[in-house]
Amino acid sequence: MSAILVIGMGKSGQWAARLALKQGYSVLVYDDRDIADSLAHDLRGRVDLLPPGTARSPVGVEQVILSPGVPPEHNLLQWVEAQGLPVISEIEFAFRAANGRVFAITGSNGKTTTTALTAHLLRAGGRNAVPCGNYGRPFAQAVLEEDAGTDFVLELSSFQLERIDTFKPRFAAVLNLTPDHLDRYEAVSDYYAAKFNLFRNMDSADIAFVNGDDPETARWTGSFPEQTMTIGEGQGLVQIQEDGLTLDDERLVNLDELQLMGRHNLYNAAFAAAMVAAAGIERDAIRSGLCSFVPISHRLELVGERNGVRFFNDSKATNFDSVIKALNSFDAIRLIAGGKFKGGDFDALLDAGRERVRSAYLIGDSAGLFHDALAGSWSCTISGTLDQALLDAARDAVDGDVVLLAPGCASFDQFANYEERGDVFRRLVEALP
Ligand code: UMA
Ligand code: ADP
Repeated sequence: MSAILVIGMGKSGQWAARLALKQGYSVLVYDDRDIADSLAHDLRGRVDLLPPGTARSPVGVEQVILSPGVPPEHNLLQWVEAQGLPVISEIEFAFRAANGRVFAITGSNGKTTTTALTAHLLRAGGRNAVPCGNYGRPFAQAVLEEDAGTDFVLELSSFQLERIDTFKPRFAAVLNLTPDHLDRYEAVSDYYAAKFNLFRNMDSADIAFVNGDDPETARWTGSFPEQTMTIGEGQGLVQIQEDGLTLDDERLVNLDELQLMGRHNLYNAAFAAAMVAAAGIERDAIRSGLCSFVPISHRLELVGERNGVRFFNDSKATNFDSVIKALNSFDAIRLIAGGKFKGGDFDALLDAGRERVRSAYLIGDSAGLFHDALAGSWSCTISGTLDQALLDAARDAVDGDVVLLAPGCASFDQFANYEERGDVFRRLVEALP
């Protein structure tokens, strides 16, 4: 039987290896870390480990599966490509074995929320549907574990879309485009082009959804497939109105019936509703699913209320666009921001926060940088740590204010990840007198 080489043995690589074994391939695996002792038990003795630093793949490998976090300039990858070996993503590999409809969702912000909501709405309509992909559960795992006929709702990062070949979703959405991941891409257009790879193989039987109000998306019409629907204010199958959504010109849901906060979430809800409506889910099921959906943690999540002050955890707001969307969601804000800076336009932040941000509390490596950029317009305090920032913000907040953790930065300077940062914030709020 022919051999497959898997590069990167994180979640995606391990599940790709399991799927390849199930299909009868002989499997070689490579990781830059020494994984001899940490390899999962069920893979031991069944896969061949190439030692860290291996720069050439052994003879006999016919196909390479690449984990999304492995960058294009990786030595071993460069070598296999120079040999002309086909390199595919774990998404492509899993797709070839998937027995069910694929709903694929990408974009710069809102992917996880929209993926969870789409799966929720499909289930509300009686379908067996699972969220997977960049969402956290590899597509290969879902393909191995779920029954035939499952709807796979796939969150896709640009990294995962770089190496697709025959991948062809039945329904696909590009939610929005704002700069991100500029540590991986030379130009922002390379990042956007990777996103639009999503539509590459779609034919007239498939339906694409794009954001009709997003100026960047409008520049990519050349990549849209034949059946492309727009989602936007007053446009499309599901339309965004001032205070809710309509489906086929009839009111579907009011914003205040949703547990999701903020206007940006109306876009996420509209994309999810439009995809499942196109997939045959009835209006009543969509409506009740929209109302029963509970926001996922760390995304504008209400974590407490004290003396009329509400506390929101938006630890997943790691880029400026998501912070701006959070600022647009409230009127009187005590903002906690800062961390490991990834870039961002401070003028746009100041603009969104005008009249809304009453004071800002700055934390982490970039506290000084934020202070220099913002203190001319906003009342700013360098709090340093999240604990201190919460104490400072809670002290200053008055009835009706919102204390908002929306860092606009990665968390790695002070926390293991954004989840830990959000969990610490929630616990600190719960411990407030
Ligand atoms: N590795 C190397 N060499 C490298 C880079 C990585 O050997 O140059 C090895 C690491 O030692 C490690 C493994 O590769 O053992 C990690 O692989 P990976 O980084 O591809 O991560 P996985 O564990 O497979 O998780 C991936 C996604 N991670 C990334 O894209 C970085 C997860 O998204 C996703 O949930 C998972 O597949 C299942 O599909 C996470 C993410 O951060 C949440 N995504 C980015 C984002 O959302 O911004 C794109
Ligand atoms: P992703 O998976 O694309 O990172 P999430 O649903 O995890 O998206 O949300 C990430 C951050 O972006 C959170 O701060 C969230 O409040 C914010 N957000 C959610 N939807 C949108 C949207 N449509 N536009 C901009 N920001 C959004």
